[in-house]
Amino acid sequence: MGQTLTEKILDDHLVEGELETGEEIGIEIDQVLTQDTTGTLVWLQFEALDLNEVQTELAAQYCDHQTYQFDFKNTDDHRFLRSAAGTFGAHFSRPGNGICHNVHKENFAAPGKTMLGSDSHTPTPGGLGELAIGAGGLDVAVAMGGGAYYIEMPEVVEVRLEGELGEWATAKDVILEMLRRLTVKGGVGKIFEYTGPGVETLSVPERTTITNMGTELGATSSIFPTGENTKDYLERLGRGDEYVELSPDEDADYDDRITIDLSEIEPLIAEPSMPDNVVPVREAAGVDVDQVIIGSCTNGAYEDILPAAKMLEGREIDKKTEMIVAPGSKQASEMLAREGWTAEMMAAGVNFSEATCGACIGIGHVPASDSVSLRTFNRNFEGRSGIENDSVYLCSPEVATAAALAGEIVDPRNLAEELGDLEDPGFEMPDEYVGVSGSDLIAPDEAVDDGLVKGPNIGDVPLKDPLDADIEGPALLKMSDNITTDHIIPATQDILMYRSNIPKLSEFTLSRVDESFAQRALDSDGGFLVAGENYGQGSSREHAALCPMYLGVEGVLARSFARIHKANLFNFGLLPLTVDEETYERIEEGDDIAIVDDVAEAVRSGKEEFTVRVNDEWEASAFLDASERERRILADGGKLTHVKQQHDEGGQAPADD
Ligand code: MIC
Ligand code: SF4
Repeated sequence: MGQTLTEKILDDHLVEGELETGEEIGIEIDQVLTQDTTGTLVWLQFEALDLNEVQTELAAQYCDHQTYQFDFKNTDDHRFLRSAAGTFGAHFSRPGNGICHNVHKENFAAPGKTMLGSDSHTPTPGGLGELAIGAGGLDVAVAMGGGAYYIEMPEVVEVRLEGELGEWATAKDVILEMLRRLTVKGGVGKIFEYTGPGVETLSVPERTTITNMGTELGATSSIFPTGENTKDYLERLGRGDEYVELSPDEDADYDDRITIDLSEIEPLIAEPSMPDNVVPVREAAGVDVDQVIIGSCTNGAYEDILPAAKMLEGREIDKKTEMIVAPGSKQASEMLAREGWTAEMMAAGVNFSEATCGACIGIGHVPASDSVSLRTFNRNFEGRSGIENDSVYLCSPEVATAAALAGEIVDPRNLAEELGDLEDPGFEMPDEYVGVSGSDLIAPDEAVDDGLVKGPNIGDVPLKDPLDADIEGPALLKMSDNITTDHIIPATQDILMYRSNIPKLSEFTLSRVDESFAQRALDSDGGFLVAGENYGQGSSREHAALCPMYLGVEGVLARSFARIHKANLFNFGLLPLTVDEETYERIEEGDDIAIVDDVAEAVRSGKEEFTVRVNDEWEASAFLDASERERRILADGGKLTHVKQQHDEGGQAPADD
């Protein structure tokens, strides 16, 4: 039986295990990506593990999320990151140079490589045949130190693309269609591999929009084969020599298959406040729009902004609508400016932002109360824009620009008919990507700092004690399905500046669900979180496990977990147990929960079924789905303690088995 493309790349990098679905495998990582809001912990943990030099082929530290530096704490973080990258041997991308996924795609992403990144949208370069996976910062630190990355071998699902996109339909609509069909948990434990004749009708930037937002499906990664388009794209970037031809075997055996006929895709939109709340734009038409933003790692590239610029040429946006363009990289900004498009858009009423994540996580351009914002981003979780009860829609640049022109949601096909002279701008790449300012990417051998620079906001990473035999405590909070990491540790400006100061950051834990949570958790001697399906979806931020741990939470009882968050719970020594629907329904906030078994012993010995006793009145089963390696990490009190312990016992850091 032939191999899928995913299997081929994994096979090339396999250091442990077999490529059997559901089995744990260890893979070698070629490239590592970190960004400013997860990177500080990555390097602090790298240091705490006594690692002193990057071992992967390439590591890159980007400063992209909070580049406005509203507070000295952000600037201190950036200064620390520059010094850490220089000290340990990573490339450093200066604040304002662009969003990690965009800048990485332009400069380093390469077919056939593996990458681990401390950001959930790390799979973006799957669009040019790189197998890239998002993970918590500690896993990234270990991989950067030369350790393998361990993962349950995902199911590989073939997404067969047929036909060709019609007028006004875009790559964004393809991934929105996937979300419409599969929902935000439809990709958990899966890698989506795109195949079929439709693939070659999509350019690499279009493919990366799809692989980027595959994250919203909960997928481990998404990947495209390479071909003439990949070669062509790399050549335009000036990196043609990095091209490698990659495709699945003709008789590759997939776990499942989905077929999408591109010619049937129409302009789609995700309504508030979940990326899978997808409907055809025509069904949402007529809603007044207050704000439109083009940008983010999904649709902030040069090729995403150009169609908007063409649509706006010689026109003006509606008087009641504000439109902002936040390019994904400084290179995109510079090219658009040099070609005159920036001036064209400004004349139409657009405001330009620096190249940053910014508004995507509520930093700047926070919508007004009771207003509607249309964004080309990937997430519209409630409150993420910086205001509670927000009304954020997700769509393509074309749909967003049509709304800015009309002042309301409109199917661009209808607007084109109404205006008479508005044409589908299509998709165009520059002949050559030029204008990367060399000084914005600092190579390891150009390091500018003399050792680590730690401002007063940079703290230590707290450690947890090994798992106890007895674990009991109250159900501190009961939550519904699809709780995101934005609920657990929001990323908005007021909170983001404490990412390297865990005691302070912990005060905000779950504040969006219950303001009293952090204090209640601290006052209680231990306790549990109770949640529905897909707990911890969204970001890779390990703070969403570390902060509850710091507050004394010992475990989470959930219907199911999102992949990265579950790995983060193991990494920080929190017990992730699944319960059935009936048990979930029956447990109430405040109930006393005790795990009847000797927990430390049960975890170490491989026990899967645990008994939880509630209020000393009734009992139910809870399940631990963990590999042997995860069990050892959990029992030792988390990965940092575990790896340090092994090191002290004479093992080779950063091995973690
Ligand atoms: C996000 O889109 O939620 C973020 C902010 O990029 C996060 C990373 C973080 O929390 O710092 C992600 O996607 O992993
Ligand atoms: Fe930045 Fe938004 Fe992309 Fe996260 S999803 S990396 S915040 S642009």
